Amino acid sequence: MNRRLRILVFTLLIMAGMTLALPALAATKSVKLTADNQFSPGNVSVAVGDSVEFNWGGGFHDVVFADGAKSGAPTADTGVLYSRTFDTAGTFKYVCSVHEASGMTGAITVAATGGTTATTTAATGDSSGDTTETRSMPSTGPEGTVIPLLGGVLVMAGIAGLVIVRRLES
Ligand SMILES: [Cu+2]
Repeated sequence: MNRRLRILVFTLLIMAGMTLALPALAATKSVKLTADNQFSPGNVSVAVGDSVEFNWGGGFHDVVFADGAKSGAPTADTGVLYSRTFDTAGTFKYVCSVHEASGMTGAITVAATGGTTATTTAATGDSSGDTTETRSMPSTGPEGTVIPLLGGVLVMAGIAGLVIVRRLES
């Protein structure tokens, strides 16, 4: 392999690795606590491992989850004063204890990771008419961590390769 080809190969390794690893990175979504006593948006969907940050935009609020997690005493301070990382799938409801009665409530829906739920639709062509069969494949665990890990290894290998090419050159 000549030097150009090596650089190309290692660069491709890095890019392939990043493609595998990036989707696994945790995301953060933001919910605003508005001056007119709303959570905006009220319903947020995230994946396991993601975080939601609560941004006080005005008013006097707190965040109290049904499962007990909470921001602390209500405050009129502004900015991101509370954030929560979701490690399990499910629906997490929360309220502002000050304005719950007037509808300041919200919910975070946390979806399991480790593969999206695939729905396979197969139409069978028998004479008795069209039968449509829908099957849901449950999300599986292993590739949820193995693939990003593999991606990380590819990135490292690519970087190491580029460094070695440089060293050999000088
Ligand atoms: Cu409030």
